Amino acid sequence: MPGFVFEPSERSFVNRLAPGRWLIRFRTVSETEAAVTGVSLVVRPGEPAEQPEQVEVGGPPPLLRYPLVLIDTDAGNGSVTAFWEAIVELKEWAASYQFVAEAGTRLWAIGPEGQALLATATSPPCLPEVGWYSLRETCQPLYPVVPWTQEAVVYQIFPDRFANADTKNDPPGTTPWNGPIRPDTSRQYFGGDLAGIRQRLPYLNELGVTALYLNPIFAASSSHRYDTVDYRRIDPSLGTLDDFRALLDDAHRMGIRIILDGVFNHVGTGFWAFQDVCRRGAASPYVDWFYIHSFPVRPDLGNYECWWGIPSLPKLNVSHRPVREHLLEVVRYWTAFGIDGWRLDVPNEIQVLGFWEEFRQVVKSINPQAYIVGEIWRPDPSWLQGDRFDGLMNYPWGLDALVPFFRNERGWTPSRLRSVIRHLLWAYPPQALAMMFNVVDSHDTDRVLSLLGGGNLGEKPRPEAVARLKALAAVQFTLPGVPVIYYGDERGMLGEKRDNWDAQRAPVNWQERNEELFQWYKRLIQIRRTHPALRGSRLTFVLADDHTGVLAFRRPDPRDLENPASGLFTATTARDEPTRSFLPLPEVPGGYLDLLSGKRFYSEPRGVQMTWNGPATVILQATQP
Ligand SMILES: [Ca+2]
Repeated sequence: MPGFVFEPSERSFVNRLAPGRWLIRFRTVSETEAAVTGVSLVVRPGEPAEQPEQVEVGGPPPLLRYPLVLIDTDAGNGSVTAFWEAIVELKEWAASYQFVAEAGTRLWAIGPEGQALLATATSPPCLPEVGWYSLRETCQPLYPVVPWTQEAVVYQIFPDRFANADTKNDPPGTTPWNGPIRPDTSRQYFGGDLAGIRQRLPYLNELGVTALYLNPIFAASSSHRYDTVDYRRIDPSLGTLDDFRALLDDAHRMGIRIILDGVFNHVGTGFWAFQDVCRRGAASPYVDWFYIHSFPVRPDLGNYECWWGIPSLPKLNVSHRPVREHLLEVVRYWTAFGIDGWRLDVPNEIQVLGFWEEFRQVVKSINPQAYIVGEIWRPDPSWLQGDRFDGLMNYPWGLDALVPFFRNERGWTPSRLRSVIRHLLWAYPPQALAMMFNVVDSHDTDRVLSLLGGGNLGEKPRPEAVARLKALAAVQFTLPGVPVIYYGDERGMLGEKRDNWDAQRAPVNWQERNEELFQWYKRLIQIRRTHPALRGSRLTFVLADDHTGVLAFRRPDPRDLENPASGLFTATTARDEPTRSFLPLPEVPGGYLDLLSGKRFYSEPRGVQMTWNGPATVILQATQP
């Protein structure tokens, strides 16, 4: 008997796309030799009856039948999982529905009460005893999409290390720019500042990025600034409020948005309220702002709750109303100041019911176009149901999949990469998937070029690793979601992260850049920004060939879905040894053009023949003869 997977309460299964327009997804799991060959949705328009069993089946109102389209299959171990979907248009505000699945000569009806075999092909198209799912216009608000994210490319900046344009604000003991990094880099300053970012805006504009994500910029005690002293002030060694205003205004004039890092789970021991508790002990009005274990408070011992047991980072008690109000006031202030979004540090550690929902309301009530990204490292759809975050940091696709695939790690076959990509395609609502924050590295990881074998900080990047990064980035830029570049990756910066050693946070060497990578990223950014096929999250797999090592997928053009050759086709391999493969692409008279190399490929009835000489990615588009 086949298995059926359907969770009507999850937006990845039932998703209101527009008033009266619904995306319904369904999965079947069956033995290979008895695979489900068709699924349809039987819809009964109108208000669902209170006692469906008393309704005469087939009588008015008439039942509507929507065949579901088979989008993808995953076969293995004698079973096949099939992924189905349909878009349903309803005139009425409510309807009820069941599924009918077909496996050979057998027909199954599936509803909320269970599933049942339909006696024969002449049976009515549904069975009352399996019950009816209900669809109501009022049961789901439209999924809020931030329009500008659909063609955005984000650039992450670690402010102390990007550019120093004002030496007057450098803290004492600042290391000369490009001087050696020290083991404890959080105590080491290079003097980077907001004026430096502003000075380099023309560079970022030439590269083509459309948004900056800045690591924390509020007053703090370290160069990473995750130990906030005061959320209401810009860190003096980064500049003044006027500097920030000037940066924001100049960036906006160039069409570049700015996203700030919100670190609300914990503060630094220098935080004003924590300092008050240190001074006044139990008599401090801020004593409930933290989880103090004993008095006097000893920052050297850490006799209070702190982030990951690190005494310099006391945990805030966000369930305490004044703390919540303070944080939301801060959020209100900076959002009203004109920023374009928030990246939220360890939001899963703030386990206070309703806090992130309230955070979202505050942000969106001031700027409905603000983009909210959570630092969640694992796949977790619960954050993306439309009431908390717009996207998550997508380490599962980047660091955890693209990186081992392009490192050629054992077991990382095309079909494995496909299954990781597929997992999120079906776990998240499509609108959320298109807003994922697609990182491949960050200030918290090794630099991607080092991970790909490029070498360590101070070395010259190995050409074979540069080729791997180019192949990886082309996949990153054509997957659904917002591609993110960690500052300097586009210049070929190397940097290894080790215990107490953060070479991935080294200052930018403005005298030196890898021109090949820089031009490659520029081209990718241009493609991402201009091709409608890369908006949204529609993706289908074309090929996952573990024999030749080639993975290919298609991003169809949403304006031309009926045309099987519309959109872009990405094909990639991480293999070192030369290989040939056929991409099963629709035959088109003009052949295909690789948007990256400018090379043309003939289209044959079987598809397109490709010759690979090491790791590479092509982005193919059908051309007119
Ligand atoms: Ca400075």
